[in-house]
Amino acid sequence: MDFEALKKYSALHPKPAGLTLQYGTAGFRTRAEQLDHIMFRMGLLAVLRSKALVSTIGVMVTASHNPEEDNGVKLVDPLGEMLHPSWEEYATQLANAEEQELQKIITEICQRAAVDQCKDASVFIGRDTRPSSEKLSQSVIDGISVLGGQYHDYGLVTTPQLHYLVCCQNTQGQYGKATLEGYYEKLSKAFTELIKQSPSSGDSRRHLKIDCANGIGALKLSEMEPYFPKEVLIHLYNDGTKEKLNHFCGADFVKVHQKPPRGLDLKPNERCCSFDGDADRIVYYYKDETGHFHLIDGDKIATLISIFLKELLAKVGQTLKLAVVQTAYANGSSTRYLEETLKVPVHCVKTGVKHLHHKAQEFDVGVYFEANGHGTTVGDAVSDMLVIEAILALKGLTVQQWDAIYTDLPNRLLKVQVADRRVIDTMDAERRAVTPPGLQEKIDALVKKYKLSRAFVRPSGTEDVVRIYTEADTQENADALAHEVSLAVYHLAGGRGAPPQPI
Ligand code: G16
Repeated sequence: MDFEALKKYSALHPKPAGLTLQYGTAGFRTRAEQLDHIMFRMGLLAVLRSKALVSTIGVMVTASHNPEEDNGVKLVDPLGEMLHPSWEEYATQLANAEEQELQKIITEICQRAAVDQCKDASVFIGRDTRPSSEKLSQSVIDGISVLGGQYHDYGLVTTPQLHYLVCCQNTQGQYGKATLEGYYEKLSKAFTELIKQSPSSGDSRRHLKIDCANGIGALKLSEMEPYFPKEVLIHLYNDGTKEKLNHFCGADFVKVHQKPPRGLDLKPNERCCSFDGDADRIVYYYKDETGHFHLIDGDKIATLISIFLKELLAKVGQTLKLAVVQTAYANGSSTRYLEETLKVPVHCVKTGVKHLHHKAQEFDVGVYFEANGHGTTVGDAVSDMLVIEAILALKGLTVQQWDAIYTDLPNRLLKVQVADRRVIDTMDAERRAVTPPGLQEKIDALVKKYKLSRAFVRPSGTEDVVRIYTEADTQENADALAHEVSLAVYHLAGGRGAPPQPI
């Protein structure tokens, strides 16, 4: 390795003094102006990982659901999975090393992870539509180049497209062609085959309104449109030409606020969905005739897919083991329906699609979704949308009938700012807080005041906040419980700014 070049180039991507960043739920994520050195160093790490596995590695520049001003980086492993957790520690070490320590840290990683420095390295790069993404992806390229790695810059792609491209490359095309055209062809071919069998095929066109969060999803869906079968007509909203990314729109906004996005004209009983900023999440929704908004989140998507797969397995007489993986955010009604009515085992793991993915691999057929709409392979809003549309068509279900499978328990998601969110440590798949002292006891006491209630708190791994989730028999009670729990967090975990106000 040319450590002189490393010294020269790392000085061009200096680490801001005193800045320490942790590898979070899906990589590093913070304000874009703090990330130049992180991108350079993740370029270095991608080269080391590529040499260690003798495979192509992906680097995606995106902050997904976060505000447009943020940015971040997700690393993609050879089969299109998220970076293996055993390398997260190396990522954090590299990210936080002082410049003069970089050589030492790289040498240590090479020793500990048995990196053969003589091997070639290959990295695929992609980025979302944030104004800061292009420059940051150049910093990734600098990091790759300085360690002598080869790269292919795919430019603007969705995160799942980069995962797909990496997987195709490492399976020598067995998974598909490592081009965007290959991705569009593979997905539309599978969809066309499926929808052909639907009873309504040919009679009517399926209309779907899509809120693209003012992000990359709009660009890529437009590119894909010519490949769609004639049965489906998509209408794109929030395409990024007028408004800011994720601003009052997108899957996270719709899920958290339980209301339609700005910029989408929602007519009664129309089936609509929202993507997030890098198109790896999707949620559906509609408005009924009385104007009431109905959210169909990741839990209901997982339920629809499980019903379909279970019926399919029964039809072919297979006894394969089917299971659903969820997180603590899963609505209690969904878990109850899956376990008690559908009789499918459910497993709860920590937040982060990487955790769900690994659990799901333990079963013959593993369905996994986070309530926020992040699911399947590594989350792909486009393929999830197509599978949902196909299942609805095959089963002849309307969006209202899908929604009526079970009724969500009223719930509330809140965020609280604290001085250091790491003071909260959790256990039991994040359902109980171990620290700070007294917090869990307080939450337990609050939960007892309400019927059908549940609450938990956990530090976010993508935003500088503590997240609070509550459920109860009524929306008023879920909101009141959420407010009381947020006050407990504020007082016991070092709340910042003014105390939380009632909802
Ligand atoms: C990322 C992860 C998801 C996770 C979400 C929120 O999503 O990939 O698995 O649910 O962050 O995580 P947290 O609650 O720790 O902030 P995305 O779509 O933002 O990349």
